[in-house]
Amino acid sequence: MGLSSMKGSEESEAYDAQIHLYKHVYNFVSSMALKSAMELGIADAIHSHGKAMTLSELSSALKLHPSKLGVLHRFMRLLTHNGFFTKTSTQKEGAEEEIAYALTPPSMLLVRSKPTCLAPIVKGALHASSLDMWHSSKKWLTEDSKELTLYESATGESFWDFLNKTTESDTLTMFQDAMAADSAMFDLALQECKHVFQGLSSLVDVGGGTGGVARLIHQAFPHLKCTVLDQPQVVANLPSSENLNFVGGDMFKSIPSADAVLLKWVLHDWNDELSLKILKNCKEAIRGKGKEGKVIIIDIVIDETGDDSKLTELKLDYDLVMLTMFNGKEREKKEWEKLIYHAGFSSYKITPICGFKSLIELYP
Ligand code: SAH
Ligand code: HMK
Repeated sequence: MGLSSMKGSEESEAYDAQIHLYKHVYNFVSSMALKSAMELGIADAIHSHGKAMTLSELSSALKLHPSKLGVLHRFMRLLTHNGFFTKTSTQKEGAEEEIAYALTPPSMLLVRSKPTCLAPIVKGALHASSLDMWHSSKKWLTEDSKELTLYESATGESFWDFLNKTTESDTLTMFQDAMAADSAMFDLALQECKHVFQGLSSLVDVGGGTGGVARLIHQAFPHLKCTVLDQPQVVANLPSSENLNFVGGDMFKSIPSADAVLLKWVLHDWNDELSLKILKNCKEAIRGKGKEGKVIIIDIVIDETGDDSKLTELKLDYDLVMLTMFNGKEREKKEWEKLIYHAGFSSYKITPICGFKSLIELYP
């Protein structure tokens, strides 16, 4: 049947399908406009202005070329539609009414002077090094390379090797800044889940990066002895202090002993086989504490029936990011359970935190 012979509801179905497809084709424009807003510092400008800004105030604060006023207007129109700004109208004495742009909760997260700033995530996740590989996905899916990630197939090296090359130290810093930025959100979550850390006398944050999370835990529990284990080149220049110690090492080889082990945003970087290895080493690390020891995982749990569709989309997006960059994965409850029991733990408890992550406690 040709399109011309469709009637009524069939037509509107085809129109909806068309809109659906176009919408997904151009999803990247919204991502990139957000990146532009982050790079320009639009949220910072409005925040330091202290109140809503008109287009011309914004344009001069951002030092845009005067000829770009109309361009800025169109970027702001999309970003406002997407919930990053709101429009209010200002009336200056004797002047005509003018539209002014104010911050919203999502754009508050782009303000660099705030501890909860997520600008480094926008910068890192939308950097060319994370996007270019997607042009090679067909080659990757049709070639015989079971262990190669899309990133490796496209560039010839693993993402970890790319980050650790000295000439690419900018990207390593970018990655670490992104991880540290995400960790600041954890401060809010820590208020909700203080009980998880209560009563512990030592904790190792495995793959703890530059120590953002460990520092927050240390502040909340000054008597808790915190150790951050990460790759030697990551912790090399970080000063250890009384109860906050940095150790360079390899979580696949061994993990220092403690009452508890924390794994935040670590297991999603690895496939089941390697995650199992990490979990077994964690179990070994808490052995001295007997049944009282625990492993605390902070990661995504996919729950397509329980979560709303937008949240599931974010989690499934993350799954493909982990797959293509690291051969990692986001897991459903069933997959977590299998991994946890397989590693020899006897029970576990999942608590949703931080909006899209969960805290999973494992007991030996
Ligand atoms: N837990 C931190 C960082 C997560 S990113 C946070 O949530 O902010 C994953 C971390 O694992 C990186 O810092 C990376 O350097 C570290 N990592 C990768 N391979 C490792 C290994 N073999 N041993 C220890 N850490 C490793
Ligand atoms: C992909 O890698 C990870 C992220 C995102 C990502 C790995 C994680 C947690 C988050 O954040 O999209 O365990 C960044 C990403 C940050 C980056 C990056 C890629 O900086 C450079 O490349």
